[in-house]
Amino acid sequence: MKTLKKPTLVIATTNLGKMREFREHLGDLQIELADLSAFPDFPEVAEDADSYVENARAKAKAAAVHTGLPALADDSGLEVDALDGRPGVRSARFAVDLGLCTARSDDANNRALLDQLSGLDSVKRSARFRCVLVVAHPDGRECIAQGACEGQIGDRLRGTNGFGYDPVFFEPTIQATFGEIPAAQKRAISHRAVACRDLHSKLVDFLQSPGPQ
Ligand code: ITT
Repeated sequence: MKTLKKPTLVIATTNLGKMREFREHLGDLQIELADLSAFPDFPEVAEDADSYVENARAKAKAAAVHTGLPALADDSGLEVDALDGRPGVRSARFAVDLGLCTARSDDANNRALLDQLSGLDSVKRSARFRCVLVVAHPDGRECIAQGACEGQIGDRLRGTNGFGYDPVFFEPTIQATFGEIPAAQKRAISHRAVACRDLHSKLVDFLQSPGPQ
């Protein structure tokens, strides 16, 4: 019997925490997931747009053109209501933007955030993680999915699981930060989980359909 080759999807992220989560979320699909280590010449793509969609689209398109394969990019961020939605699309560079360091650092970002909210009552610490996924096909088509997860910023770092802002993001229904829960629990409820569920139903058809002639 002839076996059909699985379609390949490049995951265009340099963030190992995100990569791990994508392998968990999309691992059950009949798709080969390739990371950027297979494409060491892929240049860094500037993420300087005002929206998650534009940033994710720019990266996904660049990866699809560079590799000749469909590519998925994620742009995500943390929106804190007391900071008028900041750091948002600038989440990765929060502490750098504040002049607190010169290179991106999760630890510096978390400390900067706790500092900015210092003394603020828990009811005023509402926040949400947002995730936008764009899959770009070399033939020019694209597929978009998104998700969000509501929570609060804690008053200290709690837990060492996950990555990025996970130790300061308190999810009220589980009464814990994402840094304190196992990966499987984050996988069920996170912003990336919601976005991946949205993507799941569209992805196999998207990768297999012939596209414009
Ligand atoms: P890419 O290569 O995918 O762009 P990145 O780390 O630069 O990786 P972003 O530009 O999307 O990713 O920045 C997102 C910021 O939000 C960054 O500081 C992440 O650590 C943080 N973040 C995103 N998703 C997160 C999650 O699930 N848990 C904790 N922090 C998260």
